[in-house]
Amino acid sequence: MSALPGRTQVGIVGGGPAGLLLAHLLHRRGVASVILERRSRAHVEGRIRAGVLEQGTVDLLAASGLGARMAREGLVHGGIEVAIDGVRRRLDLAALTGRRVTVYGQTEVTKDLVEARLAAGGAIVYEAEDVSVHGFDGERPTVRWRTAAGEAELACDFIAGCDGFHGVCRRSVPADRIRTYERVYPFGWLGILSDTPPVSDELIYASHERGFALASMRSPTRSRYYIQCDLDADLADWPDERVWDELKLRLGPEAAATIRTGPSIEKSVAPLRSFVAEPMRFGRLFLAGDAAHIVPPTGAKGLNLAVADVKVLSEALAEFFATGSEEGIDRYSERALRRVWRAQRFSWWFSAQLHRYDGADGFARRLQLTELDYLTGSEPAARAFAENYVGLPFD
Ligand code: FAS
Ligand code: PHB
Repeated sequence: MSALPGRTQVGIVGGGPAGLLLAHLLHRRGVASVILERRSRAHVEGRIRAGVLEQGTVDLLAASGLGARMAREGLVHGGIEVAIDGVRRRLDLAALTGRRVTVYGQTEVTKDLVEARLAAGGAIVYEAEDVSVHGFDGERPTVRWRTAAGEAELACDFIAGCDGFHGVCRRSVPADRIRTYERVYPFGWLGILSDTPPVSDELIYASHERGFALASMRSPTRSRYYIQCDLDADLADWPDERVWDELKLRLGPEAAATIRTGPSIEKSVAPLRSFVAEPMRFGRLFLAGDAAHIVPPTGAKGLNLAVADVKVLSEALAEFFATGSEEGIDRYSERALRRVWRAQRFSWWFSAQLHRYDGADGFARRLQLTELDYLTGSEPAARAFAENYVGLPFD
């Protein structure tokens, strides 16, 4: 990477999927940017997170030159299964919508984005410490940070806060200019990765009286499973054998009879939350991705929402630099939030049907079973679900 410029058009805080894709899309429109990332490249590329890409995400990545490895290694799925107290029913997403999803891990998307960024000679500053943002209410915002080489400052025309839920950008907005909406779920997801063949060719979302489970994958030889667990679950209480036993109970007898168990190569507990910050623009600072919103991973929307945000934001910024028009940047927040809230609704609804809620009585469980029975037994209900799961069209 050549010496860092003292100024750029867009300063991007955060080198996860949102920041990397925004930089890539801006570069393709001739807009310069610099990415400031707090962690190391290895840490960012190694984080095990999302697994399912919507059709729109796949099409956008492919159209921007990032589709080759995804086409080779991604697993295209035309349906998912729902296991209702062990009875499995399939939702034919392709027949219902004409669209599909692709299983291609966020780690792989991130690696492809980093490779493209570096191949284009784009700047990513890793291990940038104490990043701070300044002057975004004026015309000359700046980003400051520190590395082993010392203090640094970057003058920008705009700043994109792509620094995730715990980032600095949203927190830099005065409290009286931002509204937040939140639901914290009283449980978490315990996820494991194992080098075992997936139990099914497609994802299985399980609603069981013992709790939620999800059978996913990363490749024909690498499985990704989740079970609902207590928010304060201690991994020491969850040896592999107990995880496999719980998966067999919750996924049902057919899966229990065929699941291939093996040692976990990753095991972690993630909290679930629904969160939205409004608006997503503050003068010359824009928020995108998890910096602005979080969805429970039930609907596989988190990464895909980040992609949708930066698609809109990159178009708006490119329009400004090309024509001086501020129409796109003025509409960014409203356009992004409309899609965010639709994904929030879908993720909240699906989470409500699949998880075991402490204190829920028999009536509540019967309602969950009825919702899932209606979902898998009514074509209009299945079509409404499917258009959300494969991804609503970009507006
Ligand atoms: P990210 O959090 O990925 O990236 C933000 C980046 O900013 C990080 O690299 C961080 O190091 C950096 N950063 C933070 N503070 C900074 C600072 N002050 N200065 C500089 N850099 C800073 N989504 C799904 O669709 N399916 C899933 O199964 C799923 N599982 C998840 C599990 C976990 C544990 C988490 C946390 C999220 C999960 N998600 C899932 C959602 C996830 O995939 C996000 O939607 C996706 O990473 C969003 O990308 P970004 O907005 O780039 O945020
Ligand atoms: C995953 O494979 O990590 C995954 C898939 C679907 C989800 C959540 C996570 O809804």
